Amino acid sequence: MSDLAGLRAAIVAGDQVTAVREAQAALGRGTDPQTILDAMTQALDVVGDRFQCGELFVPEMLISARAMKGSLAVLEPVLAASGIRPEHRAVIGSVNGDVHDIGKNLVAMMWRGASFEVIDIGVNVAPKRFIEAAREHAADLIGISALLSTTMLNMKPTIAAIRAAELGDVKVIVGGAPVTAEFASSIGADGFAPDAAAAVEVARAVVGSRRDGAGPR
Ligand code: B1M
Repeated sequence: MSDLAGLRAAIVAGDQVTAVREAQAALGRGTDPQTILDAMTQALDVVGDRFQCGELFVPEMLISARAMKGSLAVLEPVLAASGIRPEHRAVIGSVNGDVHDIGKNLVAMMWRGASFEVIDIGVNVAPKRFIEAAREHAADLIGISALLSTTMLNMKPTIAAIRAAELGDVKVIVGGAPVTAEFASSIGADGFAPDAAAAVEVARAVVGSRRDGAGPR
């Protein structure tokens, strides 16, 4: 892991140029993409801890996030490589009031890699927008992400609105650092995933596997 120390340090320092270079170098050395991703996430955990201690502030957190996003873009082609025709279509967004998007982007990437077609509708997404996007794209699945203990509460009315809109058999998966399986079930979600890799398993489990070549509904 010591060969990833430079990448971690660059993300903590918010040095996007170095972070991108380090990520490219690690891939070039043949380091497993998941190991690289873990190092990036650890770096953001350090940033989060320092923020919590008052050692750094929102602007620093923001530039670290930018460095993470830059280096994540290096991994994207590897993580999302599949070449298989999409079996399902998913809409994903961060819930109303929440602008964190790195975890959501990661889930979108992994879903694409698992042959889902993914429509990413961004951050701070109002319930109405989830519904419009799911209807417009005839989605099988809606993914909702929340990173704040305040905004996770907006998931419940979002799911209630989705159910009330009668979109057919659309499944809803929720996730994000403060979200738990118990919370997900209490707000009527069909699934919960603690991380992006698990989100693939959970998505497959809730929508089922269509091997009839029909593509998304
Ligand atoms: Co914010 N922030 N932030 N922040 N931020 C946290 C989340 C915090 C834990 C930091 C801390 O205090 N230690 C804290 C939340 C505390 C709480 O409520 N429990 C916090 C706070 C307080 C805030 C503000 C309120 C700060 C302020 O303004 N005073 C503010 C809120 C803004 C808002 O949303 N309204 C704020 C702002 C920001 C920035 C904009 C500066 C920036 C975000 C930039 C961006 O995303 N484009 C930022 C950042 C970078 C963080 C930390 C440091 C990193 C988040 C991250 O990207 N992690 C974070 C501390 C931390 O996480 N250690 C922190 C990496 C990412 C890969 O992990 O998103 O957890 P994560 O995703 C994981 C899983 O959760 C899961 O899979 C992902 C991959 O494995 N997952 C899903 C996520 N979504 C999923 C969906 C699924 C399934 C799984 O299904 C659909």
